[in-house]
Amino acid sequence: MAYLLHQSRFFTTVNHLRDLPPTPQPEIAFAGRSNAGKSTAINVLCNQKRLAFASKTPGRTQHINYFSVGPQDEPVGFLVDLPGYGYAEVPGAAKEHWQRLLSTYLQSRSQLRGMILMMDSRRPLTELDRIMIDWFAPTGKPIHALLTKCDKLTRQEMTNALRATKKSFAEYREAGYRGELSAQLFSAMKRVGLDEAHEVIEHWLAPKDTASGSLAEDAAD
Ligand SMILES: Nc1nc2c(ncn2[C@@H]2O[C@H](COP(=O)(O)OP(=O)(O)O)[C@@H](O)[C@H]2O)c(=O)[nH]1
Ligand SMILES: [Mg+2]
Repeated sequence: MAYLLHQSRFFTTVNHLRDLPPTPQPEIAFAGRSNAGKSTAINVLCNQKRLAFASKTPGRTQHINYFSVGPQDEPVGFLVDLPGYGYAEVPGAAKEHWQRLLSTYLQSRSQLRGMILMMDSRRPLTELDRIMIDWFAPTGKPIHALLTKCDKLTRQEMTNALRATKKSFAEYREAGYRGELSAQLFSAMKRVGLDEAHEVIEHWLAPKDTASGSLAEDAAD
């Protein structure tokens, strides 16, 4: 299957809000606790071996990494690999720096279309994951959760993990979360859930049902 994401490459690294690229194309943010399987998932989704491991470079783990998608000279959009959270050992000042970077990016980046939230399927929706959701909530933009490493679960555990996440999302909706909240099982190792994830991401990057797209845009002005 030919996927848009298979045509992607490293674009830039950002460590300060003022350095966010002035590019107008849509962006998809990838968020998750460190070790949730974010880099591995990005690599598998983009069909590349090392694309997202750049963020493992010491000193770069707190940075935002941009990957462009589509033709290099005319990208259709960007994948934005956010710093993994949950390191116990991050000192206070650095923590404050990334908290501000992350929360401001999530709340004020107009190019951002949605967030892919990566959570280990054995422990979804930890306190820090919920902080990310709370930061994003005011935007009304969608979140799609990937319950990663599901190859480590039994069938029954997979069903339970997905059900529990969807139940929590229903509670967020009841509490007033306006954006779409969806979830799926995912395993980079066993290649579970790739089609589903691709569909969500590509739809966010390049919505297909826009036969009257220009009209709709005019109307929205
Ligand atoms: N069993 C299993 N392990 C995985 C999977 N994806 C990632 N891992 C492992 O989880 C660890 C963290 O992965 P990584 O992608 O670096 O996580 P990140 O810190 O969120 O970027 C590594 O040891 C990976 O090999 C998966 O689908 N299944
Ligand atoms: Mg990583």
